[in-house]
Amino acid sequence: NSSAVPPTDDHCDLYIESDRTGMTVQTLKRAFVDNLHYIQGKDATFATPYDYFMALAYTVRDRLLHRRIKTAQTYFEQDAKVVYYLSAEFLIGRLLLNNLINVGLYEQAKQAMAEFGLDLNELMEREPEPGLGNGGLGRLAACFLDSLATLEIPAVGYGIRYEYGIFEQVITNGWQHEVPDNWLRFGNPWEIARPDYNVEVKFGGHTEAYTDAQGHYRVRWVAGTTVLGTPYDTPISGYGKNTVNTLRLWSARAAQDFNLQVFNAGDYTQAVSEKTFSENISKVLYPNDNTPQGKELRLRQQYFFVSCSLQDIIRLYLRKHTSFDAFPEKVAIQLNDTHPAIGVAELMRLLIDEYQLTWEEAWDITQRTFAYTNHTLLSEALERWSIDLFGRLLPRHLEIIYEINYRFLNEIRQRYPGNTARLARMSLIEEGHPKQVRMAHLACVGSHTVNGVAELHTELIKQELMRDFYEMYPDKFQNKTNGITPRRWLLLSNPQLAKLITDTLNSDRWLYHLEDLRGLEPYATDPAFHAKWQKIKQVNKERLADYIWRNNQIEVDPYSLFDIQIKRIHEYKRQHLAVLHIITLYEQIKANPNIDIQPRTFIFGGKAAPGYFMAKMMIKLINSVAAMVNHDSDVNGRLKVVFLNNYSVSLGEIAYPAADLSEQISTAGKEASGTGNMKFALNGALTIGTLDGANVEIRQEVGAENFFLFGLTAQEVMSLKAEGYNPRDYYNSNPLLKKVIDSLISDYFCPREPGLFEPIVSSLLNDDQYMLLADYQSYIDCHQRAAQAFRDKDRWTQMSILNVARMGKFSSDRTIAEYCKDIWKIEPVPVSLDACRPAFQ
Ligand code: B1N
Repeated sequence: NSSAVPPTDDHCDLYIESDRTGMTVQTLKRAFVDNLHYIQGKDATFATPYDYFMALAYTVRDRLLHRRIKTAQTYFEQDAKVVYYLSAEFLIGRLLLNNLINVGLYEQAKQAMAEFGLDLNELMEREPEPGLGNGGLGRLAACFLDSLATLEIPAVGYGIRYEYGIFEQVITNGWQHEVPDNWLRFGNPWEIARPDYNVEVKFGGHTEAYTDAQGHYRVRWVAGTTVLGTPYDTPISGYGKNTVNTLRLWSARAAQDFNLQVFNAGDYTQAVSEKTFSENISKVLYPNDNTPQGKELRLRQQYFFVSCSLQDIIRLYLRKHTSFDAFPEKVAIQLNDTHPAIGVAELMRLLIDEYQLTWEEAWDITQRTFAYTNHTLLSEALERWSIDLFGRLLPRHLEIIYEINYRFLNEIRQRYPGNTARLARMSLIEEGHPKQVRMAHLACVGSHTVNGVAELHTELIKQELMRDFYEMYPDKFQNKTNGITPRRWLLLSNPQLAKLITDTLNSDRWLYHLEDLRGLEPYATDPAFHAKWQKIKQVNKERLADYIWRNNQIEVDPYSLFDIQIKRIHEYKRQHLAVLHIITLYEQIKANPNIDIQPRTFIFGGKAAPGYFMAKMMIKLINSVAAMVNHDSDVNGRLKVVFLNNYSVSLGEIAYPAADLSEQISTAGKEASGTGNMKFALNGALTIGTLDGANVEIRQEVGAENFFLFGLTAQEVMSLKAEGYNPRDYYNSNPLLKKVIDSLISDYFCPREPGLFEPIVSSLLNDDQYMLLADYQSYIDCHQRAAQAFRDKDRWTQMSILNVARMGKFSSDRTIAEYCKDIWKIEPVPVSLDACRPAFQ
């Protein structure tokens, strides 16, 4: 095709122009002006700060794309193994600063903007935050993308391009209200649509058996409707590396703009409504954390993005291969929880129905390709889909799941003859009313590896949640303790502390090898170092105090102990236990206004799922107690309570560096890992926590003497529950606790709304599923010790330094390196920018 040949003999002349790849202040300035004019269509006369943000973002994007193209070329040429991370959520946070830092452009960009009289910080504030996740699970996926690129691992993140991310939380009269998050309203400079890679996804209809030309029995799925998936790619840069990977998010489009048949029949609105129905699939993120919503649209979302992704993966694989024999050697697919678990049945369908493999061949490939990460032990959080809904939406997949189950149950019968109870427990189908598909069982059976996200969590998977599976396949189960990226959660969010660390260690190697932080240990008792350390914490606290003043109009004392709990609001996370503590302190002051008490600021932040009544009550409770405590003259400013509305990644970037004390107080055995706990400790906060999730390992690393431990262990929680737990025993035998609960019963904190907190009180006294009352006294005593320790500045600073110095294990680089070695069997593929490669050849 001669028209594809560029009109020049010297193809190297088509090399990319330097204004789009150059790294100097001068080229950045030229590119910035160019983008402002020819992409935003503005000049300085009319440009807004948002236009400036866009112009700079495009300037950075050009440099990312240059690296992205080289990265893709390198992977393709080497036919490299690729890991595909399938996740319904990616909570990536703002990208401008992250990308500037990762490609090494921060200083130049700051100067370039300054030379135009612009403030880079102000531009960065204009970037809308992509809230495409609920909490820890989505943020973990984002930290993993950062580490994968930094470790030079060929990787793609696959998910959904939600038009509306997690709702914006507004607090009125102490209650949460939800406002839609129309984050794409002004456009998204980072993403590139790739309609040329559109794929079709089928729904509904029925299946038909037929015999093919070779006389083989086959099944055909005759769909009811078809939807198009359009991929949108966001470049993911690695820190200090040329690697730029891709986050590929799928957007749903109607297969035809209008159904012509219906249209011609004159039913215009019917035709339009079908289009709207298809496009609803990627409309909105379900705002539930740790409790699934069994809605049809949610299952549609899951199948939609999984089918798009698997078709895309196969297309990419077949560019270099003519059979599926090498598929598991070239492709690793990670299921981030059960949300993409339908992928097991979908890969089977594609291999058998579309590519004519036998069941045995397809099953072997499937099992060698998938691995599954479990993120929760809460039984209400385990996904199950009714057979009825499943069969209506995905009739072919239900048949495949029945066949997988038939073969699986036979295997169990052979291993454990006559054990029908075990068959019922392990079956992929739960024989209840209604009958349901157990997605965790499907994910486990279809994967070569199942992992938990912290040591304790993995043990509980093996001994409790999936005990039968562990007995049958002990080698399938592994632990991969979560981690966080030190680039966003220290370098980007706490630049002063990062600089002190680099100056002290005389190296920035710690940014790739976080264990290097150990080199700070000798400074834990150095008075000069203490002074610098304290100064930085103080500045960070003042920054948060300023934010609180601007957003909440509450004046907080930046020298008080900043005690912070930011995370989703959930009963198992026990924000209301922290409230019981605050009320306890408040009552101490009321009883003795002259008491010598450590001044404290209690800061909360987090969203409640819109349909989670108790979580919304907990937010109201925090705000009601805040209103009383903050304005009581007896308290005289010694206690302040703040609820930060609309907690997000960006707000976390301000809060973590400002914390003295990190609250990690879930009922033992309930929090799979937690990752906020790591962000706090990495920024020099001490932890008050239970032996739950990753707290156990954090305490192990930093040393018991540098961690404030309280509460029952997971074993004790289970034993107490088995014995018969009666919360009223604690209420009746502990006068302090009784007084606190009675203050809620008496409507002291809600004088104008009598009975308001009755649901919380009755849940605590009658059931107390999360055992707040059992842990109450231990928690109060522990806080007393923490406050005492805080008063000894040197001791506290020493503990803070040792916490940071010993956080090396919790880098997501370590986590990802373990996944690569133990699960994905994948090696780094470095990318070079030097190799001269013409634009066409
Ligand atoms: O995943 C995080 C862990 O650190 C947390 O402990 C854990 O609670 C969190 C359904 C979830 N588990 N399950 C979810 C999210 C959304 C949804 O629709 C479940 N999130 C977690 C990372 O491992």
